[in-house]
Amino acid sequence: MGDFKLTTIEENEAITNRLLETGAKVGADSWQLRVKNQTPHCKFGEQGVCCRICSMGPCRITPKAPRGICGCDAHGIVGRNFLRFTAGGCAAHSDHGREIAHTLYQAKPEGPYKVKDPEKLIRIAKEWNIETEGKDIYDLAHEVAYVALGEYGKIEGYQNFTSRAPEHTRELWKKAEITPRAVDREIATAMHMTHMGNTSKPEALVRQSFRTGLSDGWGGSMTGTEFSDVLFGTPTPIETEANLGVMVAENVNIVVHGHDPSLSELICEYADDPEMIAYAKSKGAKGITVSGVCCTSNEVAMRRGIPMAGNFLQQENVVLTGACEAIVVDVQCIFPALGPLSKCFHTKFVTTSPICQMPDSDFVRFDAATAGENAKAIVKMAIDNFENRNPDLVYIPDTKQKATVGYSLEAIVKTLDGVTNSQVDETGTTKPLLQCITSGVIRGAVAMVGCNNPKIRPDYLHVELMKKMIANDIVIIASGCSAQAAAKAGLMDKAAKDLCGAGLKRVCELADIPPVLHMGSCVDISRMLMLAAELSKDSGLNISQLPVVGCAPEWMSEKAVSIGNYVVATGLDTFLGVDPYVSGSDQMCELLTNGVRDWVEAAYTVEKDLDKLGDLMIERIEEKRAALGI
Ligand code: XCC
Ligand code: SF4
Repeated sequence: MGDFKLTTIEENEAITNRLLETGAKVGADSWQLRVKNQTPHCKFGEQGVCCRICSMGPCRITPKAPRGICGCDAHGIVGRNFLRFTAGGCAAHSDHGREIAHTLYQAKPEGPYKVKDPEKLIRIAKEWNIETEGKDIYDLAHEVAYVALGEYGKIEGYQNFTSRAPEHTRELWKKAEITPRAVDREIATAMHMTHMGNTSKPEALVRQSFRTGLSDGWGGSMTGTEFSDVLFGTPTPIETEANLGVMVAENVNIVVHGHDPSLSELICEYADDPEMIAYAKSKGAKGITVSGVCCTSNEVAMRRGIPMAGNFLQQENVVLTGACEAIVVDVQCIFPALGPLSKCFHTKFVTTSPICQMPDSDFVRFDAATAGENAKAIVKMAIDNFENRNPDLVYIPDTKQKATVGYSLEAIVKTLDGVTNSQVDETGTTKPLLQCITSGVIRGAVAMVGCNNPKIRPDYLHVELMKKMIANDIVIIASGCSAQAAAKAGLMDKAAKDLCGAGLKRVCELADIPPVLHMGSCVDISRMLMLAAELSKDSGLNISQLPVVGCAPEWMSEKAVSIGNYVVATGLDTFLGVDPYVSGSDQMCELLTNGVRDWVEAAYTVEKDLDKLGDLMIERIEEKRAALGI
């Protein structure tokens, strides 16, 4: 095993506790303290039986009061809440995708935004029947971006990207009437259906939840992923590091946080600029370190190897190191707590998007036209702030792990090509991977995704489930904060192959990959959809027949519910470790965990117990194998 050792949950907790001591010294608040104030949570909210969509209420369902004032029962209220939750998530992901399409629309040969992957751009244009012959690549970029922006409000037809789904899947969607139309329309329909005095029938609410989710996965999120690749390059395997130890005490530390890579890409560029580095040196620093939190971090790690300081529940920790000159955020998953917290230190909390404005922050309004200047100003602001650091408060734990990241679908196909050299004629397909699966060398795959949630010991379920899966020869594809949990633990170090069963270990060695593959940010779960679609087409099997399942063990955001809906609706069984506020309606529970199987050949499983959750996933994968006779 050499020197390889995973970083344990206990070690990470010890680091957090040490940082909280610094916090206590400066009178800082923390999520750990706020959780105490919020516990126990409101039972009505937890069960999803509180309705406040009209001012006759709020109404809540109890055995004594089984209906709201309008007469809506628990099933209608839970269903409406579930759909609104989905709509919120779809809106966030999809609007992020729209921003990226908009950035592509403004791409210019002289920058700051350029076309880095023209091949992918041409591929999408052809897919969408846009003439490519003899066209200037920037003209084509604008044309394709324009069509992509139109996808959000298209008057008729369905999301263009749904044509990537296997035919059988599309047939199921058609029959269930859940093929996603315009993204904005699905969100508006969701809001309309859940207005007072509209739908209260659970089945209809779940159908629209799926259609809204699908407009995210096969619409907005896929737009975010594909056009980020066009603009910033399609990820290929790259070395990086993860955990708070990636911050460097002698350097100016800039932490990027959020989701949209447009800003962080430029911050990384300017932080690398010799002029800026010289400026940092003139201020007494040795250099500049950019690291990341949440999905912005995943984006720049996948493309540039920028280290990952941490995931969702570590965002306060980066400030608590006392060595963060600036935490620069774009959109989503940003704690408003960062404002007051940064005031306890010298840290500049820089908000940049009109979508995400917070008190106690410096707002540098960022847009594509002024992006270069904005990014430069932010880097300079961080450098100027270095001298304001209080050395007595600085503590950077030296814990970090190596990670190989950057496994886009393209990269996975290419990497696994080498595994079965008999398959030289199959270059560019998923057949080598399928062969590993059918032969049983790999039993299956789990898509591990989603957040941290204080209801669960941070990273515990992510890491323990991954360890269990790889020990059972199940390969992990990971994204979002789940991927970062893996990286921090060391599961993205190629040496982690030693924790695998013999089959998976052999594949890791032959292909030179870690057993947990980083597929990117949360919008990049669209990469997983594309992988599932390719596996289905290359094998001739339906997606639901593949020994592949999804899992979000520590999820917390509305986006995660939107994701869950599109993953299930695409035919992949999805396992959750946190209940999506539906326990107040047995009809909703029945539908989501069973009934929807009739429409999409997959369903949800909610299980809070670690061992049971892991066993259920393995069982499901083995069931699918048995059904195929492999
Ligand atoms: Fe946010 Fe994407 Fe969740 Fe992490 S995993 S806490 S949504 S950053 Ni998407
Ligand atoms: Fe109450 Fe019905 Fe109004 Fe909801 S819509 S708050 S259940 S009266």
